Amino acid sequence: MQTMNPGSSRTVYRTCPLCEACCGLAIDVDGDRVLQVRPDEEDVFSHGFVCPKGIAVAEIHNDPDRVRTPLRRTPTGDFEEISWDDALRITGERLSETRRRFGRDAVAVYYGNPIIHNHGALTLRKALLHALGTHNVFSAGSQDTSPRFATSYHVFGSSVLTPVADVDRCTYFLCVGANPVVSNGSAMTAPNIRGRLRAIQERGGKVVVVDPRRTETARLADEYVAIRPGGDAALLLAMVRILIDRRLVDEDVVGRCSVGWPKVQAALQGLDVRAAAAFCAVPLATIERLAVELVEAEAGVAYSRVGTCNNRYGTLATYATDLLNIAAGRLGREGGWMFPTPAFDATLITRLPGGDGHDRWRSRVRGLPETVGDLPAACLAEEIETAGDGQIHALLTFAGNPVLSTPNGRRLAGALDRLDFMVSIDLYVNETTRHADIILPPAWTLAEDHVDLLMGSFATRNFARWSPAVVAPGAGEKADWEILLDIIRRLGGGPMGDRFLDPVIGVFEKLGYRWHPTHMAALLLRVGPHGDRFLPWKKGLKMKDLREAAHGIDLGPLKPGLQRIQHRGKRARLDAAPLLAALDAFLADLRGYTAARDELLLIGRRELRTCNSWIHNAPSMVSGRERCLLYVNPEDAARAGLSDGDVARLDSKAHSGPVKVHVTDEICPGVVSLPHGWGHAEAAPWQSVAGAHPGVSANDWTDDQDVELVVGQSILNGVPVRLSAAA
Ligand SMILES: Nc1nc2c(c(=O)[nH]1)N[C@H]1C(S)=C(S)[C@@H](COP(=O)(O)OP(=O)(O)OC[C@H]3O[C@@H](n4cnc5c(=O)[nH]c(N)nc54)[C@H](O)[C@@H]3O)O[C@H]1N2
Ligand SMILES: Nc1nc2c(c(=O)[nH]1)N[C@H]1C(S)=C(S)[C@@H](COP(=O)(O)OP(=O)(O)OC[C@H]3O[C@@H](n4cnc5c(=O)[nH]c(N)nc54)[C@H](O)[C@@H]3O)O[C@H]1N2
Ligand code: SF4
Ligand SMILES: [Mo]
Repeated sequence: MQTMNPGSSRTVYRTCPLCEACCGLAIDVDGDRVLQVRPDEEDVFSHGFVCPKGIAVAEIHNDPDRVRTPLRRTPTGDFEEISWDDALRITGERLSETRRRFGRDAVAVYYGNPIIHNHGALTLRKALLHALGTHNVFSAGSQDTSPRFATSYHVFGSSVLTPVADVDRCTYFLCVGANPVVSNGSAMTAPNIRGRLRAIQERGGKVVVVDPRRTETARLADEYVAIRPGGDAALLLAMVRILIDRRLVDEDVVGRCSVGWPKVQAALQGLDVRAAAAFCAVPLATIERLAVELVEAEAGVAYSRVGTCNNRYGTLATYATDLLNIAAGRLGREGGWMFPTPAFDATLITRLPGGDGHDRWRSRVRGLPETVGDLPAACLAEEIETAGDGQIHALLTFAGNPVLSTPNGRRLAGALDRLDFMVSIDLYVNETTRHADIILPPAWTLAEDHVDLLMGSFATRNFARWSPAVVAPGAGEKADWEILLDIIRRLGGGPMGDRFLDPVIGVFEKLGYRWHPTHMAALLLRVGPHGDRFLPWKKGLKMKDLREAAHGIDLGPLKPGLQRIQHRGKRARLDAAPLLAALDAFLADLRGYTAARDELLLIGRRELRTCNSWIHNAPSMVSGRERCLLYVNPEDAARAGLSDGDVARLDSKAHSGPVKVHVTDEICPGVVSLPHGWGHAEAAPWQSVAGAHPGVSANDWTDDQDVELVVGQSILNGVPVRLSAAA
């Protein structure tokens, strides 16, 4: 794209890249200056909804603290600017050298959350991993969606085939362990969730929220149910058992949409619903009523997310969510648990490069399984620290901040300093990238075109959008994909990560062709569910159509049916061995469970003006009252001798440290809540605004050594802690 003339004011319409809601933004630009961001009132999907973060995209784009040129760490721990040529040369040499000396697994990769909105990095993922040949790949998934991915892989035949709650047509919405009014939804792409929940109520429906904290979503709901952290599997399985006992499961419907139900039914005979109720601290009468309400509603659906995934029974609770919807007859039904028909088929995007799967290999030290090709991040530090064959000696991080986002971040920070070489592709020097030898800064999203390849697969209404670049890249700036492709080539690879296709691309390149991720997106669109599949007689969506539709293309409401299921016979498989084993293990735990006295469990929290750990350097995101506070119930505060505003001492197995307390009855007794993504003191030299609002990192207290059974998910909710007045 050419540099725009100053004085050429215009508005560019674009998808917000900051969260899964995918709102349409209207960005006012003068020349190459981003002036302001507004909601796109005409957007076919978000209809003028945006949150404060979307507006802050301009601030992030213009942030003077962002890294604009490659940096090299000096012996004093500071950074100096170096040329792109030098930075990429050093990166290529050091990664190749590590691979040569110590073998392929010696170079690890950590992918952070923003990759999901980055079609350049997504389409090059296979190429990078193929060029490196490593099994040591880590991501935010084990703090987020891995339980969902593994469950979907087993039950629906693709890691990324996840039913979504048809919020726009349901009449009963059971929301477990999610706070979509603040998070704007996860595995549920639906801008303006507040409006959509109100609409359920306006059409006579009911919204129920199950959470250890009376959240912003709970306040809007018709009913709030408090739950003990980690209790979701118990609650949801008990609901299924109650439906079975009361003969409210239509066996014909279940039989038509799934296989394996008899095994589930048999296993659930071992569940004592009273014990389950005691375990999750929800009265049995409430559980019974919720189960009956869900099944008797005209269009009921149960939805669960991060709160249920990041705990000891995360995968089981996710599986139980599917079981409950299936038992209630809601799979693939209007207003129920439905499969989107996305423009870009995420199942294909995941399967073709060999991404789909669970437990195909395990981590070296602790033997934790991969999920969708990623190992649990909880074992990254030990894989760096433990000597032997396959030890990690070099690390590439892409768009991630694992020191703040993964359990026992302090241990990981120490481990990073033991690496022979670390390179980070990131916008900022932050708590993680400050350990890197080389930082390679991308031009960021507004200087690139953008296609969301994944989110359509989680959308509550089918849609497609292409976003043009808003400004030209600054002099010498490179896109993420250009940086990645340069590294891949230095490692001897090509953009396709394929030893037959890459030489073909090479021939075309000699003739003047330039590989671009949007060409891949265009291809994926044509072979996707709305594409022409290159059949001359078939009409279908092409990139040209997307380019011409500035406000997006509406592809209609979710279609009933099970045709998206990837298993043969288009039926869900309910009897996968790892899931039934998790159920058995839970039943054994339940039999041995006795309530602990004075239990205090730490959970997380998201707030409106956060995006995990990384937008706290935008002044509008940190203005106003202090937010990195530990929410404590008045009973627990009194027991510890604490008042609102006090600095307390919080102890866990991993860490002891001070934290400021907010006393509130919105949190259950026995539970304390601290938001993650804070703890910026170490980044203060490079992020002036975030550094002035440091807070503490919740993941200092979480434990890397205690993980969930099926996928090795980090236990970030339900961490045992003690609270006392600071000495
Ligand atoms: N403003 C803002 N929005 C965001 C983000 C952000 O950082 N800030 N991050 C984005 C990302 S990456 C994601 S994945 C999504 C996540 O979006 P959500 O899945 O909605 O996640 P949270 O908002 O963390 O809500 C999780 C809820 O679970 C509750 N909880 C904790 N433990 C338990 C438990 O054991 N059982 C139950 N039932 N509930 C529990 C918490 O109190 C919390 O209210 O949000 C996205 N949107
Ligand atoms: N205790 C606790 N911990 C949690 C959670 C929780 O609920 N509780 N939630 C977890 C969840 S759901 C998630 S998703 C993770 C997130 O954890 P991570 O993905 O590890 O970290 P983020 O905070 O999202 O940091 C993103 C990084 O990417 C950079 N970045 C942003 N955009 C781009 C881009 O376009 N290109 C490049 N190259 N870099 C970019 C930012 O500068 C930042 O450094 O946190 C997890 N950690
Ligand atoms: S809700 Fe998410 S996608 Fe929408 S404006 Fe806010 S951050 Fe962007
Ligand atoms: Mo996430």
